[in-house]
Amino acid sequence: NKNFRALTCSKFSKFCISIFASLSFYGAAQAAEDTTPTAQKLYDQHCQSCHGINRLGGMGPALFPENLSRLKKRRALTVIRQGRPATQMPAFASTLSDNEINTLADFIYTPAKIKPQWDLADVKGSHIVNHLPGSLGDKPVFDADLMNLFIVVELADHSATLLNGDTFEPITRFKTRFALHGGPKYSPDGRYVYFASRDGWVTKYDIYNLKVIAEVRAGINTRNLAISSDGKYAIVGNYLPHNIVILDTETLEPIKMVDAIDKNGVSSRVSAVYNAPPRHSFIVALKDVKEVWEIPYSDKGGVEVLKGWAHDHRKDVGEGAVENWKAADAFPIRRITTEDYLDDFFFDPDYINLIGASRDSQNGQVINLDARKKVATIDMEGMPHLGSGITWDYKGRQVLASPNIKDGLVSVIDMESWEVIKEIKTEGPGFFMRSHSKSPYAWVDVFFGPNKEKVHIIDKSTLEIVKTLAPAKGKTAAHVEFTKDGKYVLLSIWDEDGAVIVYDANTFEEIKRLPMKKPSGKYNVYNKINYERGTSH
Ligand code: DHE
Repeated sequence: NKNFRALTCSKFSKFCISIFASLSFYGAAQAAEDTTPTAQKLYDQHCQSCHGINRLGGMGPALFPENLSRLKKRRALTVIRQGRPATQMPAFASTLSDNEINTLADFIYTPAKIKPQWDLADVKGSHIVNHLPGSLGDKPVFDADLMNLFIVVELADHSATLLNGDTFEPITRFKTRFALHGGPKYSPDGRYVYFASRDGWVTKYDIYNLKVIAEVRAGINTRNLAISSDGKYAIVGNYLPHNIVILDTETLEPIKMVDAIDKNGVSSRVSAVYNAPPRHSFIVALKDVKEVWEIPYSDKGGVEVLKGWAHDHRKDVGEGAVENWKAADAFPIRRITTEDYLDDFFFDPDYINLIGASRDSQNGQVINLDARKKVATIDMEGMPHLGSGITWDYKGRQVLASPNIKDGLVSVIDMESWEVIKEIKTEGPGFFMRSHSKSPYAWVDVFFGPNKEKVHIIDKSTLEIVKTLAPAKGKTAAHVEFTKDGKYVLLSIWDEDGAVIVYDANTFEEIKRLPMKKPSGKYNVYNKINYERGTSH
């Protein structure tokens, strides 16, 4: 009984809250199963370690018919047989018989007897506050340039390292929740960092005091989170349930849960959420419907946002717009209909245009967020990873460069004509790309295939590869980040017995190698909070 759980827990400790939340969740998960023993056994043996107990999601997504609406069963069979590019999904053709693969496909398209649920009361019930606002000191307990710190996420043992970006010495290493995914996000002043795990936990960590402040489980299978530019709100996007959750950043208390349902009533997974600083709004990418949402979180939202909102709600525009907004429900949704599904996103630096691509299309769509319509199509080869795109100025114009997760190329796109001006050939498909406004170079990894140990360095003024590094034989080298001043680059050796390697960003000379356990992303405070053009936002 949820009420009982919430009441009881509020009388006991935060430990109790956490245990009760997990128990009730586990109970729901158990009840959710409904299958033949063979299918269950096959699932437990081959799928559970990634897709979670009872199909609820883990490193891999949750597997219920409601979450597979865009995947035809025939295609699912191929994915099980051959794996899925740009994900951790391996091929099972040599391990499982056709019969077993068919059984598994039937299994994931079988609805759960009891729908897995995680409603606002569950979110509230999971809420843990370790330190109340104002109870910890306002000065850092260590000595370092606070703007040049890095958080490095280490996937192998679910930890993170706080790294001094001047000395390249770790300040502390702490346990995170299981399987973080996506970039952690900083508060606007860089003091707090917020993490999201694939199984729904959001954690607020105080960098000054090196302590976890609060945690909450915002979903069952979560995508990522974003923080508003005023630092007041966090938004979390979920695959399961199909919703977004808005949190008060002070204690991570949930404020609002919104079901992801399009204007025709069709429910969708949320593929990602973003902050659009100049617009004072969140952008919500929906996976299974052809819609994108904009949610203004402040009455300072751009005039066009307010006009759009006012139009949707048939209110007066003009003078009354701000008042209308204030009078409305907080976090109103402004819907933008798209021509195609959008799986991968990029925004121009002014956050006027959204550049999106569907996984199955050859084309990118440029959607003007003010006009709320498509303004251009980009003809792109392969499967560009727009989410890792970066921009810089090239011969007097702004270009967007994106790695490609299917082909060995980097697409360079003119952001005025939206034409691909160059395809730079690489030694295999890449995942992450980075630069810095003070660096003449952009770095891109070769994440997939036999050359996964390689990283290319591209001269931004000639669009040519000037150097290729292979720092650890046979081990994936991936994801770089620059220091605040753009003088050094940190690269991950993506391996259990891995490392973060520090390079001089101009001579490409190795400066230091720090042993780490499968370090994935690393995030510089200054670059992130200033929305550096060469970094992820
Ligand atoms: Fe990611 C960021 C989606 C697989 C590591 N990844 C993101 C973001 C999205 C996304 C939407 C931006 C969110 C943000 O930072 O707030 N990723 C997807 C997928 O759809 C995909 C292909 C399939 C899936 O499993 O969800 C996928 N991603 C992976 C991986 O397999 C990676 C390599 C290992 C892992 O951790 O699961 C991976 N993704 C990352 C990292 C970032 C990321 C390290 C942050 C990059 C950054 O520099 O900000």
